[in-house]
Amino acid sequence: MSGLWRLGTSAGIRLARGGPGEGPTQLLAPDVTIDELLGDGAATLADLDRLPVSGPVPEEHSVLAPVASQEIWAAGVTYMRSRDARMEESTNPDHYDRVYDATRPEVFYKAAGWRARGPGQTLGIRRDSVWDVPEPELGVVADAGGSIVGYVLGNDMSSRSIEGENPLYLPQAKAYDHSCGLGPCLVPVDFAPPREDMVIQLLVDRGGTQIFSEEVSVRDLRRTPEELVDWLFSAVAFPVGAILLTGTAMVPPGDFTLEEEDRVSISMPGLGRLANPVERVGRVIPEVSDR
Ligand code: DO4
Ligand code: MG
Repeated sequence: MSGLWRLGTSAGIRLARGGPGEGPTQLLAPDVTIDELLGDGAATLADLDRLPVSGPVPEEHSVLAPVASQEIWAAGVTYMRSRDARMEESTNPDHYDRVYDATRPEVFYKAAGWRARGPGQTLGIRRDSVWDVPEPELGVVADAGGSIVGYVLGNDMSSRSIEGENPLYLPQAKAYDHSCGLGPCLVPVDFAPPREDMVIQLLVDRGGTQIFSEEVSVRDLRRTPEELVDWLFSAVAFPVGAILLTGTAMVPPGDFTLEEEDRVSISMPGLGRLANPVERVGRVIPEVSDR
């Protein structure tokens, strides 16, 4: 099983190949880019094992989010568990109930590729939010033609207090500094486990103690990833492909909120592990009456 890794090296950003569980081992030729593999290049992600190699991965390197110019989008309320949680937290539960069964899914813009955070990089919780959760999600990698060519783990970090206050605040609950985790590598469809066997695990550690763990199966996804990608591509062109997070089935109990310095780890056999520390980001704007 091979994955496509994006690395920071002393010679700049380079792509590498290696198993999702073992890490990057072979540096790819410098002219191989994610944009070409997902766009109109001669090679595609499916050719990963045949791409030219320039040598071993240098010992000194950092692992970056495996994304270049791609936009990252996300689908929501795609699992019954997520629908129920949104209905519990929201002042307007009806929206979530209806979108779960509607023909048109909820699809929203999450982040530009350059904003995504890779393994080990901090993920953010907003200073003006009081209820924050990780959302471990299966990410699908779509090429420019809208075909699913790979998978990646994603973390759709979210503020439940901001979204719960008013569904129109969704973009602020979802898109802020360091709100999108992605990694550790892109796994071509042929090298990934069959979708019906995919199980995502979440672990949250606070000060060395595991405070939350859960496993969910991708089988419970209410729509197929192909259907979600079709909707995403229905009126938007993606010349270098796109990444779509397919929604969360994992909702910690209502009294759970992330805190600074928690460690969030998302994993799936065959896709690897995405582990990140949590930090506070942004600033609090005073209420109008306090200004
Ligand atoms: O409507 C809110 C988005 C929910 C979401 O991100 C999810 O279900 O994963
Ligand atoms: Mg989500």
